[in-house]
Amino acid sequence: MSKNHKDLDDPAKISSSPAFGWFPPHMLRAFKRLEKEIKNVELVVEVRDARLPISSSNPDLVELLAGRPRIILLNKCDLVSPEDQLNWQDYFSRKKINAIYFDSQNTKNFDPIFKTIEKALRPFYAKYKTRSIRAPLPRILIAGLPNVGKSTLINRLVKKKRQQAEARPGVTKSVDWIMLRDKYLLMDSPGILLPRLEREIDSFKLGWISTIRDDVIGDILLATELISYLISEVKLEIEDRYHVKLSPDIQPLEHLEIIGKSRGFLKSGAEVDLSRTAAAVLGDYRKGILGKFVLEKLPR
Ligand SMILES: Nc1nc2c(ncn2[C@@H]2O[C@H](COP(=O)(O)OP(=O)(O)O)[C@@H](O)[C@H]2O)c(=O)[nH]1
Ligand SMILES: [Mg+2]
Repeated sequence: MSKNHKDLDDPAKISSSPAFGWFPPHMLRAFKRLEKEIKNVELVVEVRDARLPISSSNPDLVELLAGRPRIILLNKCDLVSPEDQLNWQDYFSRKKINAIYFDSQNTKNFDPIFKTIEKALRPFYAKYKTRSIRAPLPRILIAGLPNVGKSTLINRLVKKKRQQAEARPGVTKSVDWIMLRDKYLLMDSPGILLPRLEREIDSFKLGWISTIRDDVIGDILLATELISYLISEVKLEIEDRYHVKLSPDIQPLEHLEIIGKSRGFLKSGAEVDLSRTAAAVLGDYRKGILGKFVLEKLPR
């Protein structure tokens, strides 16, 4: 068992560890539940955020799968460039991993998902066919970190507003089965897979994509780190958006002040409202206004 599992068995350790301090008890219970429920399913659809194709997952899931088929659905593909999508698609197919890009908010064509599901379930159907027994409805579990879009995806798939979708991590709490196309049983697992936080930058990136709540890291820190990252990656978009000139040579917090001033986000006494500016910058990034790109490098 890897480190994350051991930590989960020891709540004291979790709450004292900065990386896991944001993990509420209902999520811990839900993780145990996931571990149990995975044993009863024929397929797992692992939803990830296309902006973090590797680190918006938990490597322990593979262990929990115990050989069950898995599809990776790289959701929110509207927030990465088509070029990035091609490169990463190529990476996953080289690794022989079933990965599909999706935009749960807008994509109307669900065929690629259902085709991939059918393909992954072939061994399951074949098992019953050889025994001449009618196969039961395959059970599919949707898993993934908080806020990657599991509920939104399920809502679209079943065309109902059944699941609560919200921009706050860990909103989904109940677990039940949903009939899909009279052919499958779907389960929305609560957002309880833990990200693995090996480096500080990983927690910032997971914060930028809202998998870790803003108040855990702090909105101002999250925004200044984002601005520094954007300056080195896509400087133009952020300068154009806020009509400012930014330089890697000035202090990160100063960037936020410059942007706040330019937006007119001032408190009484002409002091820049940093919190409000941070929220605006994070909001713009999350809408794709500050550039559409993957936040991690393709592994060699
Ligand atoms: N841009 C974009 N946002 C999405 C997409 N799918 C979901 N969202 C948003 O991401 C947030 C979290 O979605 P939710 O379904 O609650 O995530 P869950 O915690 O995994 O169930 C919500 O604000 C959704 O509107 C997508 O494909 N693209
Ligand atoms: Mg949910």
